[in-house]
Amino acid sequence: MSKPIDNKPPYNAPAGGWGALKSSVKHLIQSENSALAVKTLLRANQPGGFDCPGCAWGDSGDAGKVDFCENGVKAIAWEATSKRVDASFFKQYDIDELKTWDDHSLEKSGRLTQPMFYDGVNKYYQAVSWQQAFNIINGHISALDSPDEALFYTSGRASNEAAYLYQLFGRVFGTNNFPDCSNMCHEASGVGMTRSIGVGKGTVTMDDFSKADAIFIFGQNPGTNHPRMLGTLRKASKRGAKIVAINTLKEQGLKKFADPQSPKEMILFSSTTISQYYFTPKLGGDMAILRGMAKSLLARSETDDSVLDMPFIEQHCHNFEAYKDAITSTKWAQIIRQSGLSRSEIEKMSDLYVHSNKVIFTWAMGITQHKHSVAMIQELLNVLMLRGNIGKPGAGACPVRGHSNVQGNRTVGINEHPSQDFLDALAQRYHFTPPQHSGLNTVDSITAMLDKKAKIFIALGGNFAAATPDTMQTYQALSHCELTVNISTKLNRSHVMTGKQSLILPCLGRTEIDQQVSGAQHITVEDSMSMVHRSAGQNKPAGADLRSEVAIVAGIAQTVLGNELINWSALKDDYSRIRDEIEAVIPSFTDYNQQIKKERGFYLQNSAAIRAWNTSTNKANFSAAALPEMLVHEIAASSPSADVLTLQTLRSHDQYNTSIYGMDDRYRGIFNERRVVFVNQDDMKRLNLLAGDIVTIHSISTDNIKRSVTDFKIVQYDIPAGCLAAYYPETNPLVPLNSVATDCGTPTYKSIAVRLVKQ
Ligand SMILES: Nc1nc2c(c(=O)[nH]1)N[C@H]1C(S)=C(S)[C@@H](COP(=O)(O)OP(=O)(O)OC[C@H]3O[C@@H](n4cnc5c(=O)[nH]c(N)nc54)[C@H](O)[C@@H]3O)O[C@H]1N2
Ligand SMILES: Nc1nc2c(c(=O)[nH]1)N[C@H]1C(S)=C(S)[C@@H](COP(=O)(O)OP(=O)(O)OC[C@H]3O[C@@H](n4cnc5c(=O)[nH]c(N)nc54)[C@H](O)[C@@H]3O)O[C@H]1N2
Ligand SMILES: [Mo]
Repeated sequence: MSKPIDNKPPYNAPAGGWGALKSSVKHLIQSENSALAVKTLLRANQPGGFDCPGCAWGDSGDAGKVDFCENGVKAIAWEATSKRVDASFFKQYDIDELKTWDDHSLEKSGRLTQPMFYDGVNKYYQAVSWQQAFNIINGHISALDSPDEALFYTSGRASNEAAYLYQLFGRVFGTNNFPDCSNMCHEASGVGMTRSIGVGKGTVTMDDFSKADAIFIFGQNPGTNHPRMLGTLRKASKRGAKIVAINTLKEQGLKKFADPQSPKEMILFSSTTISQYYFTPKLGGDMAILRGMAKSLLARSETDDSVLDMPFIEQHCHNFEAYKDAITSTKWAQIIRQSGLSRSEIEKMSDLYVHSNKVIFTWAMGITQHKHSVAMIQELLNVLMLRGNIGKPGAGACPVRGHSNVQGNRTVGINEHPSQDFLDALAQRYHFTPPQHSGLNTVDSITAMLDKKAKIFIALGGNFAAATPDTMQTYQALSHCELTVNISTKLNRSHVMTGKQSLILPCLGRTEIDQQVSGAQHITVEDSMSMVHRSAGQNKPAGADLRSEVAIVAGIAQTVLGNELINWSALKDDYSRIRDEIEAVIPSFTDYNQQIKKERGFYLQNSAAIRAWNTSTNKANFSAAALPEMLVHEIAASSPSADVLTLQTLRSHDQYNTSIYGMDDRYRGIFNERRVVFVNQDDMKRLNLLAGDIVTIHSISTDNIKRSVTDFKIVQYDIPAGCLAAYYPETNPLVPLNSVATDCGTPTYKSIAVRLVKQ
């Protein structure tokens, strides 16, 4: 039976503006601690304050201006809640009951305040002391046959200090098993960029955004996920830079934006147009667009010498001839079919590109979570390189990072494939032999747990059980572990989908005072523009028994390894000593403790930004990959019943990854629900579906495992034919474990082959 349509018409007001202010106030009030939350907000991203845990966008650096956004408000209010999940909470609810709660209800229960232990016999978590908790971990770790049976997961919020200590502990213990959220996020950017230009991170700074003639935004929804970026884009747009959006959906934040910090725009209900140019490809079609742009550029260069930057290509690049051949052999018919754009749209993009001297390409998950993401990122770089748009002011590549310190975590050694230089530096500094073989990434860790080859899972933050693909397999994998340990601020799925035993170790949040014997500590983080700066919380901790992430990692390390080789407790007592260690081991942290005294921190040198190419050829490498033979949407279109569709899983406006703040997605017109699937009008007609119909989504895979999710409501939406969108993590059960990006292992969260079946 079809149900009436009850989603509201799409949001027409600009992103930001009064809607954002209204929503911010709502979330502050819901935190039940609004005075504290407001006080906290004023310190966000300010010198002497703390780094907003919301996202990794760089600080504006505008003196005297508040620097936070609606979704930063939600993140901060979420941490400043007055509710507590303490021993009495766990006496009330046993683990079986908690398993039945949804993600929103689990997290909204409040802040974790005491170490808790689930012994696998009693259904209730029991309070334990910190030392008891460390002894339990030590007991399990000592029983392992090999250090590689332990997994050390990291989410991207951990500070440089905590992450450095954590990887040091894991490596002295004897493993490189450091799966992290980056494996599911920007891994493809790291791999592709390193191959092409010898550095795995963005080459631009905030200053480049103020100089660019054009900014192309691929597969990214800044209005929701990086709202402070809209302020940067607004400024660029106002001074006449062209903003070009390439997105499967017409995201409100990319169209127009009213800056809550501009009194004029607020009072006059006016706004700034962000993207004058908007292109909506099919899922996974961006590599084809870029190849089309390259083809157009090559054709134009025959009559116009200024189209290609030949001096740059000749002096700095390798493999240009092979790339030219690859361009020539790619046919327009394939480009058009695969991208879902017309030839004239691609020519228009090429016009915009060649008529701008300084161009930045930014991108996020719409690019990194496909099967061919690494090749796609290399194609982004190819097109930038054709016009010398790397390593010149106002131009470059900007993978916009997710978690606020995910980039810093990688810089200080969270990596299952550490470089030999890094391992050698550790060996030299600490006089031990670090494990030389690679460790496991996130997906391989799940397989290892399923195969009982990994037995202990420890997580420094995050929500592994909910964020990973193939939810049912992941639950099973975790249940095989002898022990799962989560260092967390809030209750989540990973605390209830446990190993045979489980520990919850509650930690301080970013906004809280971190007192150690040498005094209040600050920590450091790195943003998407390679700026490292300090962050110090000012709030009273949510509980007297909470420990910092650094103290927890040091406590585990000291219990397992003792203080002989490395004096963990001395490092914990004064974090400046950890920074001295980082400085001694990792190049470019010279005078670390001095440098972070600067108001806005310091910049980590980026070799590609100065046109030094840290690649095997010592040049910037053109990649000559062919387009994928067929994308999911092309296979689907040619299937006999044509009922296969491509699903992307994405974020609503009211969530931070697996933390669900609320049930609305204001800009997309969705209120009070999350189990919705966006469908194109023609597909609905063809498949005989009506708005409001309730469907089961089945995914199609090569491993014969049946995967489905039920009770999703059809929402008619402006989305290319053959493409669907639905929220994560509700749809994670659909993502086959073996469906990962070539050469980097990221789950294909943005291109899942599915069928819709009416319930
Ligand atoms: N408030 C808030 N902020 C966040 C987060 C959060 O959950 N909430 N998460 C943080 C994290 S960890 C990350 S990684 C970032 C994520 O930031 P985003 O990458 O913006 O996150 P998604 O919601 O996954 O959005 C993907 C966007 O890409 C588009 N897209 C999908 N597939 C394609 C494609 O094939 N081609 C093109 N051109 N477009 C496509 C989608 O329509 C959508 O607009 O945000 C960070 N910031
Ligand atoms: N289907 C689908 N799946 C995806 C994605 C997608 O687009 N689609 N995106 C992927 C991406 S880009 C990412 S980055 C991953 C995210 O994966 P994770 O980083 O593992 O997940 P989060 O939801 O960010 O983790 C939330 C939990 O972190 C804890 N936490 C919050 N703040 C702190 C803190 O300061 N310290 C500590 N120790 N803990 C804290 C809280 O307990 C909270 O419940 O998900 C991936 N999964
Ligand atoms: Mo992410």
